[in-house]
Amino acid sequence: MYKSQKITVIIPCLNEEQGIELVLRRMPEFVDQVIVVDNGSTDRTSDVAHSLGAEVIREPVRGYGRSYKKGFSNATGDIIVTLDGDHSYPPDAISYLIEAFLHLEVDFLNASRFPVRDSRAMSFKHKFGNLVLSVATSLLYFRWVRDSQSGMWVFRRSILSDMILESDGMAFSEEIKIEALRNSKIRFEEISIQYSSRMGEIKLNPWRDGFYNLWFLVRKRFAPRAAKLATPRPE
Ligand SMILES: Nc1nc2c(ncn2[C@@H]2O[C@H](COP(=O)(O)OP(=O)(O)OP(=O)(O)O)[C@@H](O)[C@H]2O)c(=O)[nH]1
Ligand SMILES: [Mg+2]
Repeated sequence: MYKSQKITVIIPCLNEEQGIELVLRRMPEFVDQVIVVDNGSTDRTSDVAHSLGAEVIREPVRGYGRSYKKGFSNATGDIIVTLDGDHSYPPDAISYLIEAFLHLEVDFLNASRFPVRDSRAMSFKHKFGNLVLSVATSLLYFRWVRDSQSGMWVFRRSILSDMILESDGMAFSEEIKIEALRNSKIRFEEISIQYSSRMGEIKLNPWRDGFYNLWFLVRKRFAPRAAKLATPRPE
């Protein structure tokens, strides 16, 4: 519990046995529920996560978005915090992020990786790709977004019932922010965190995922809103 709010942390993992150990060892005590969504890992990710006290849920179908949707349907906290299992996002920033989230009275707080302070954490190519995607998001959705691709967010679980989350892949990260930005009932803010280099093997395919995410942004902007809500309503 943090100031009488129940906190759930969700971590999607695809072969992150090294990173997940460090992430879980650095998890703050006040976190009530830690969910690791194992997306068909062939290494020891599940065993390591289980031995460090996380709730391990398996999602057999591959995909970053797919993993998150599975995690959300198992979350019971008032506030959900997300981060990667590769130890690139700082678990000890969770208290600072929740404090800011409560202080700013927002419903969705995006943790921006920019400015990148550790030069080893992100290549020039990735920085450029991220900039293009964030500028495109800002222009298409009329709101300045510094890091549309960040994987660390803090939000109220109750807002999920107002979101249409269709992406099962890497575009899920931008989609959840767009759903927050577009909704006048959801207050959105961004705050900077320290980003560091990932542990383990790179899963992202920068050209394929980058171009697909750009296309997804445009398509979502101009597509008619689907009538049905894609995520289960939290009870
Ligand atoms: N790429 C990918 N990641 C997944 C999948 N399922 C779960 N994940 C996890 O989602 C998180 C984000 O993926 P990353 O490969 O770290 O993507 P990224 O952070 O954009 O790229 P890096 O800069 O390489 O860290 C990691 O914890 C992955 O293990 C999947 O199907 N594909
Ligand atoms: Mg990562």
